Amino acid sequence: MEIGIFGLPQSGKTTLFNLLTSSNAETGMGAGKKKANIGVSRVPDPRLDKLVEIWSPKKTTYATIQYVDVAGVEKSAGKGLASETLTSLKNTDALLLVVRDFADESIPHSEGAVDAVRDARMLTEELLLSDLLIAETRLERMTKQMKGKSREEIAAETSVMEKIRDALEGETPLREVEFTKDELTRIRGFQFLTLKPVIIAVNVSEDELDVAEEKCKLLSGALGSKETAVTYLCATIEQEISELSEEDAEAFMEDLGLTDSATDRIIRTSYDLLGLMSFFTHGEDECRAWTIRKGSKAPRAAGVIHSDLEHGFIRAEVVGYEDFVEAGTLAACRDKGVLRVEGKEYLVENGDILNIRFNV
Ligand SMILES: Nc1nc2c(ncn2[C@@H]2O[C@H](COP(=O)(O)OP(=O)(O)OP(=O)(O)O)[C@@H](O)[C@H]2O)c(=O)[nH]1
Ligand SMILES: [Mg+2]
Repeated sequence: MEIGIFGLPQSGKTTLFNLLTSSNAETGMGAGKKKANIGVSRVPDPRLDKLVEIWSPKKTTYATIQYVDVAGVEKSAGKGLASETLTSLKNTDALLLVVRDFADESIPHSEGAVDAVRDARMLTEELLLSDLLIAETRLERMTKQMKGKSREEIAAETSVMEKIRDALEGETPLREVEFTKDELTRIRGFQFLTLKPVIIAVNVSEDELDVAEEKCKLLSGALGSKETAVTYLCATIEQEISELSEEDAEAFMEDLGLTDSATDRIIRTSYDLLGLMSFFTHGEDECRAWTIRKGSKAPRAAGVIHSDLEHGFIRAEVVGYEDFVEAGTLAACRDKGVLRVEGKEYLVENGDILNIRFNV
């Protein structure tokens, strides 16, 4: 899973990237103009911690999310996003929009002054425009680029591209448009950005943390878009917290009235928004969390571990996380009848512990 970090210059993108991925990329003026930063964050999961406590395995592997942090986006005056930005964001599953809401005179704002709603709208417009340019170019060159394709093929693609163009001209992001399965297959290769779910992270001032939730609600109301989650952080405070010992961090957070870490919250929000969940594999060798989409069947989960396990899937031995922790051992699970054998149609549940039986 990959998430692209997107926002105006000097909004705190790289600061947040560093926090999410425990990296040390350069921040401040001009730093973002260099290469995009790529890093991986561990998805914190107390359930996996508990399994590790039970098994003391040789290896522990958390689920991960990859983040790519691109250069700040400036108003393009209708020209669209820079091609490096487009390339970096192409393979992402979601976008994390960082919107600056901290006042700091020493850090210039590309639009002159702080206004989170205006910035969020502007970023959204740049995304809409970027997609519109792609659709228009495709429509213009349709006949040339589709050489050798049947007339029906060309007609079908023209129709979906026109549908896309009309939606975007009406400022509707593509994630809010209903597409048929066939249409979705046709447009997959274009990597339209407004098809991706969006998380907005409002980067608030240190002295406004107490009103941050209200600010989020305001912004959410002003934008009112499906598949958009709004959350907040104060990047400088989070950075300070990350440099403290666990004990000091807890005390500091309590002082500030913070109940959870912003990076954990952003990771959790991404997970929920993308409709993802975790299942586990466990044992003395390794305890591991894996990521799948909600509503996946057992063979799909097996395929996340290895494609051989999906192709050769026979059955899965399943125990729910709570049941396992309560019973304490697999033998006890068997005795209590909570270790089940499930087949190909089984819908994996969040927190299931799986053992896949397969043959190659
Ligand atoms: N006061 C304050 N300063 C912040 C906050 N977040 C980031 N900054 C500062 O803002 C400056 C820019 O932060 P970056 O993380 O480099 O911003 P960016 O969005 O990556 O910038 P570009 O890559 O140039 O687009 C740095 O000096 C940060 O220390 C915040 O919450 N409060
Ligand atoms: Mg940066």
